[in-house]
Amino acid sequence: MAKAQNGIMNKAFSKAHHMVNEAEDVKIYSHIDCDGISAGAILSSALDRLEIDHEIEFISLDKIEDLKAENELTIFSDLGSGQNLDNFYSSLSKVMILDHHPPLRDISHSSNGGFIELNPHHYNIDGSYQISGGGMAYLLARTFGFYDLSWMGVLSAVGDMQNSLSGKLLGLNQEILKDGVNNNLVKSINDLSIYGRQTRSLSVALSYFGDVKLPITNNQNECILLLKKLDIPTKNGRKNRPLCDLSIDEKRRIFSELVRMLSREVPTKYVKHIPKLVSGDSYEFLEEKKYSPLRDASEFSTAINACSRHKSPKIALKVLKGDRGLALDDMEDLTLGHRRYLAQKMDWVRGDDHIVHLKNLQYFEGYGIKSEVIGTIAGMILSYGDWRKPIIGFTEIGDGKSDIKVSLRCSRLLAFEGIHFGRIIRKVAEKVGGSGGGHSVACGAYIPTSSTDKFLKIFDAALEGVI
Ligand SMILES: [Mn+2]
Repeated sequence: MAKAQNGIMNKAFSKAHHMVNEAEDVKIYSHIDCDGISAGAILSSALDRLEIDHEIEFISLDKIEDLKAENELTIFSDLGSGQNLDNFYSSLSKVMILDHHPPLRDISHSSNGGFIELNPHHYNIDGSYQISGGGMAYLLARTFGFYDLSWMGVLSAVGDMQNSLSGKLLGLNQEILKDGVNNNLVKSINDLSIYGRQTRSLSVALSYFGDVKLPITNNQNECILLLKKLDIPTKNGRKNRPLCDLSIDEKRRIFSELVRMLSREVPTKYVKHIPKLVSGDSYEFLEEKKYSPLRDASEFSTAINACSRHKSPKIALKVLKGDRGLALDDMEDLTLGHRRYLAQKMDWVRGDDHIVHLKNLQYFEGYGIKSEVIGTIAGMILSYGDWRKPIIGFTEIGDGKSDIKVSLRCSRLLAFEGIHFGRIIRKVAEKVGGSGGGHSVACGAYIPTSSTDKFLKIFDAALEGVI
C-alpha cells in the first residue's frame, strides 16, 4: 500500500521535474524555520546546478496573502498547502507547492497544467512524522540525481521534530536517511537522547535533562557526582568530554542509571515510556568537523533556528549551501547572542516566581520576550516548574500587531501517553477568536489581547481528566 502510494507520488514528482526543467526564472518562497530554510537550501542548490536563475525569500505564514506573482515559476516550500493562493491563479505564472502540512485543496487541483501541489497527505502519507518540507524538496532534487543533498533532508526532519515521538526517522524520512548513509554523508547512531552531543561538556549536557525533574536536572554538581559514580571521566586530558567521545559501554552505564532514576520518579503509567525518553537515534554529518555544532543534526538545527529567530535566515542559507567562512562566523555570533538572550530572559522568568500554577497547567506572562523565542523559553523553563503539567508562555506579537502569541511545551512523557497539545490548543484558541496548532509537545496560538484569562480557563478545563 505505502509503496503504491509512493509510486503515485513519484509520478507527481516527475511532472514537477519537467516544470522545473522548462523554467527560466524562478522565485522560491520558503518558510522561515529550520525545515523551511533547509528546504530552501536544497531547492536553491539544485537550481544552481541546473543553471536556472532564481531568487529565494523566507517568510512567515501571515505574509503569503500580500505576495504577488512576478516570476515565470513560483515555488512555495514548507508552506502553501494551508493557504489561499488565489492571487497566483489569475496570473501567467506557474505555481508549485512542496509542502507537508495538511492541505486545504484536494488533489484534483494539482492536475491543472500551471499548478502542481506536492503534499504527502494527498497520498495518505503522514506529514508530521514521515516527511518534512525539506524532505519534499529533496525528493524533487533527487529526480535530478542530486543524492548528495540528502543530508539536508535529514536535517529538515530533525529540525521539524519529526523524530520526537519514536526517537528515530520513519517512512520517507528513513528513505532519505538511507540516501545520506549510502553516500557517506550521514551516520545514524543509536544514542542517548541528550542534547549537545558535539559541543557540550557531559555534565552540562546531562544537567539539561528536563522531561522529568531528576536530582541532576539543572544541577551540574549532581551530574559530576553521577559520572564519578559511574566511573566515567569528564575530561580527556585538559579537554572536557562531550557525549560524542563516550564509548558504547559508557553510554550504556548512563542509560541504565537514568532509567533507574526515572523509574523512581514517574507515576506507574509512564514507566513503559522511560526507555524512549532516554535513548533515540542521533544523526551525524560526516563532512562536518568533529566538535562542530554542524556535525550533529540537532545542534545544527538549533544554529539555524538562532538565525531565523533573529531574522537572518540568509546566513543559515549560505552555511547550508557550503559557506564555511564568513557566513559560519556570523552564524556562530548569532548563536552566541541567541544563547545570551535566552539566559537573560530565563533568569527573569525564574527570578520572581513568574510561573503561575493552575490545576492542570502552568503559565508565565513573558511580555517583553521576543515572540520568536517564547516557545524556546517555555521549553527551558519547564524543568523549573512541574513537569507533569504543560507550560504556557504569553507575549506580544510585536510588528505593530496587537494579538498575543501563546506557546506551549510539555514533557515528552505526556505526548507518549497520546496527548496531542497541538490539537487541543487549536480548539481552545478558536473558542476565544484566535488560531493555533502544532506538534504534540510543542505548539502555539495567536489570540486576541484581552482573551488570555478566558483562554487559560478554557484550557485548564479542557485538560481535566486528560493529564
Ligand atoms: Mn515543516
